[in-house]
Amino acid sequence: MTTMKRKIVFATNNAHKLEEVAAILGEEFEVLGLRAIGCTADIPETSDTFAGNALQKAQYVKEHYGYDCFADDSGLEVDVLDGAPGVYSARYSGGGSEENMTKLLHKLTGKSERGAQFRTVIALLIGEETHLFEGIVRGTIINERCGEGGFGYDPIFVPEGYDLTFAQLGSEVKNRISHRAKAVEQLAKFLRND
Ligand code: ITT
Repeated sequence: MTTMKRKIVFATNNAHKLEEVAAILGEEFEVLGLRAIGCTADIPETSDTFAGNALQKAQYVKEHYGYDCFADDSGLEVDVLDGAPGVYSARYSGGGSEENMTKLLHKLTGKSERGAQFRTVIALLIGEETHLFEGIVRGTIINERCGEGGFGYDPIFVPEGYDLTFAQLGSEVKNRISHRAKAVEQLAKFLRND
């Protein structure tokens, strides 16, 4: 007997995020990204909070395409930089991930306080309801890039309790302990009980 997978739209253009979330949600769900629903728009993210931007992305898809959906807004918050780059993580340097890491490492040169956290907020729009789920993972920013896996700031972030970066730990470990894993687990629990 074949069981129907439950389809859910994830309002993201980031293929890495899509892959991580599909792996964490598991076999039960078919996760469709923006490309899969024919949306090529660069959805505005104009809020200064993760929740505000996540809601903005999910609401855009609901309004323009009519699907129940969820969106994640996420970023790296560095203690000694008062939470920067935060919601600006993707656009921190004006370039890509390499330039973002270079800028961050430059800002932290000579600083011994290296505490940081990744944060994800997921906004789910389902029927008439809106739900928010949050996940945080604490860690430290090291002095130079290590590892090839993951994306974004993964090569310079060592999660608490580990000696390797997210880029070295690989997707199996990352998808168990990350900020996104924690938020997606709450989302999955909610969807399974829905
Ligand atoms: P969408 O808005 O289309 O989902 P995006 O990449 O623009 O994709 P965000 O606006 O949420 O996503 O920006 C998140 C940025 O924060 C992302 O581009 C990375 O630079 C960083 N980031 C978020 N999660 C991360 C993770 O798990 N590992 C490394 N960097 C991460």
